[in-house]
Amino acid sequence: MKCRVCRGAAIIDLRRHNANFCAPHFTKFCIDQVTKAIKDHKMIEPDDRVLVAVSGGKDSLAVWDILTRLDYEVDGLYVGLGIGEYSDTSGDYARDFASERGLKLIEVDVRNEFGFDVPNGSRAVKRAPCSACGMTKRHLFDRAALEGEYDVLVTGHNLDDEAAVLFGNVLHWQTDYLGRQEPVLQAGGGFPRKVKPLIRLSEREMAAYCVVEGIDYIIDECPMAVGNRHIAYKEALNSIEARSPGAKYDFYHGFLSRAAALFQPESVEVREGLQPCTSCGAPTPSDVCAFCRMISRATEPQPIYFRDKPTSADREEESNVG
Ligand code: Q46
Ligand code: ZN
Ligand code: ZN
Repeated sequence: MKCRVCRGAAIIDLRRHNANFCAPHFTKFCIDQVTKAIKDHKMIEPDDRVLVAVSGGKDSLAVWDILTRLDYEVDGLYVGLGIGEYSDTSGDYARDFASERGLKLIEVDVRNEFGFDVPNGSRAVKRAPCSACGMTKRHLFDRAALEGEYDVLVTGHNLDDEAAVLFGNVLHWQTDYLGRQEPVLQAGGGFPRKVKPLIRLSEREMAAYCVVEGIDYIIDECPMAVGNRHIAYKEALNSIEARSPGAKYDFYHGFLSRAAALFQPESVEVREGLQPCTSCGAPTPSDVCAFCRMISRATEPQPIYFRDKPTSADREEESNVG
């Protein structure tokens, strides 16, 4: 197996591109793909102050690394979600990455700052853990980007992530979500500008990039991801990709070039219908945003019940009182 560029020994084969690369040319390939995504979708201007949301996983650390190499001014943001040992370990990877490279990492810990964590918050509002977690992350990422006056918020969603979200949105015809699947969401209405520079790179490519570049990241899956529909969509797309290399790329990028604009009016309408939360000021369709509602439910004192229902002995005792 030879590198397409230098004919040296290749370390990875990319069936979608019908190409093999050695380590240095694979790194160059990844950086070129990010550069092209940024340019094609006008994601980041050279002087922008950039905030990247980091989880300690491969994608967010790789995108932070690549943007720094491309000379952007990039700080990191880590949100501690309180998912037991998983959150402790993922935070360590993010901190180590930042300190080894002298980069600034902003940290928000939901337990310290708001008094809840994702497991009990999701139970309190009866939402699936990933739904409560995703809402929490979006809320805190947006808040940090606006408060820090960053020009753009970057997330590490890769091609596999975006294709799986698209697959789910099409499967259930969630048309307002389809209008928000663009890799650039403009600032406005209480939201920061948000971009996804990894949309041309797959999950496997990002894992390989981290190995080649010596980036340590959390390999364990989040324990709350079990049963998550997103994983099932990824598996379905992986089996199609195995038989038809490039299918995932064509599905997502074909959607962007041919269909995404058709769904935008609906998502613009949804955005225009939002108003500031009466508690925190974040945009919401109701008076109080979902994040503030979750905090108040998860932190309200719980009544103590000794029994579900009064027994006949209790009623007798009550009737004897006085
Ligand atoms: S951290 Fe949160 Fe993920 Fe864990 S609870 Fe689900 S969304 S799986 S990226
Ligand atoms: Zn080479
Ligand atoms: Zn709020």
